[in-house]
Amino acid sequence: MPGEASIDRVARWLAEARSVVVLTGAGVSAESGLTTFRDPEEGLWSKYDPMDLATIEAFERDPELVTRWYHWRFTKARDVRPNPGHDALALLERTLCARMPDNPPPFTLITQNIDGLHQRAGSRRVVEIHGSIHRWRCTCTGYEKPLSEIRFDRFPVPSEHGGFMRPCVVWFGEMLPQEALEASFEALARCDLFFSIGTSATVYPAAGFIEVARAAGARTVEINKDPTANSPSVDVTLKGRSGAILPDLVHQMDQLARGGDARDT
Ligand code: BJW
Repeated sequence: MPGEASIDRVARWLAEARSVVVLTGAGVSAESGLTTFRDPEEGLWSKYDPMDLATIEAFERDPELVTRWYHWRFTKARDVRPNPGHDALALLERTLCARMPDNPPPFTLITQNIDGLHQRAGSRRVVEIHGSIHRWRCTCTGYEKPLSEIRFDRFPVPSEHGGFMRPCVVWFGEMLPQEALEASFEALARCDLFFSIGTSATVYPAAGFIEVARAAGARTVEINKDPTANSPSVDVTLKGRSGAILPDLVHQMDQLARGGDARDT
């Protein structure tokens, strides 16, 4: 509609959508206190070289350093709480699932984050394409030992099978989990509304998901505090913090679905 504010337009698209896919990145967890990767001053990759920490070669070269670093990241993720952006996405899932039949699912949350905060906020269908820092496996057998049974009192942590324990996260050069990739492409192929939220959209294959959604005919929306590689081509950019924009957006969608004018409230 002419003159319609961007957030109103996106709220209307959400109220009309039959199948929504959301891709999230580190920016969504920034307001919980977790550092992003590529912030020029604070980002993890501005302080550390990813080739020293996030590759299998780095782990083989210096397993103590890499294990200590991921154990530190694990304690950070464990000790923070979901923020209003995570909460709003969980509410969005509940709202869409209550409005539409579950087969096929009307909402899929694909996250590059390994911190588990979406699940802690109540999101149910979460596709973790870069794995999870809350799961660790043996380098020899692939056996995933429950976290409660792993003692981080020696670095690297030996496994019972002659190897070491490593986090179940996807390092550069490693394949993404097949099941997560399949679930992602299946949802992207049938989505009519795609969101890219709090990601710099620089790491593949996730950075290419927007093109898959567009090819399926989806409208595309970016929510980010800074411009990204996606910004010039998305249908709408909502510039700002996801923890502020998402609750507002979901509230406005809800008002529209109830038949009210979002801006009246
Ligand atoms: C806010 C905010 C707020 C802040 N509100 N916004 C095709 C082309 C070219 C290269 C490749 C390709 N295919 C594969 C590759 C190689 C490679 C790759 O993509 N390299 C690129 C760097 C070029 N990809 C891989 O190796 C992947 N594997 C693969 O494809 O296997 C097959 C294959 C292998 C080899 C060759 C070819 C094919 C695996 C990628 C694994 C990425 N792993 C990491 C580490 C995981 C574990 C860990 O956490 O340590 O995943 S790297 C890191 O980047 C992490 C993230 O998930 C990922 C993405 O980062 P994200 O989430 O976008 O964070 P930032 O910091 O970049 O952005 C945050 C954004 O939020 C910013 O825009 C802020 O402005 C914003 N923000 N606060 C809203 N409050």
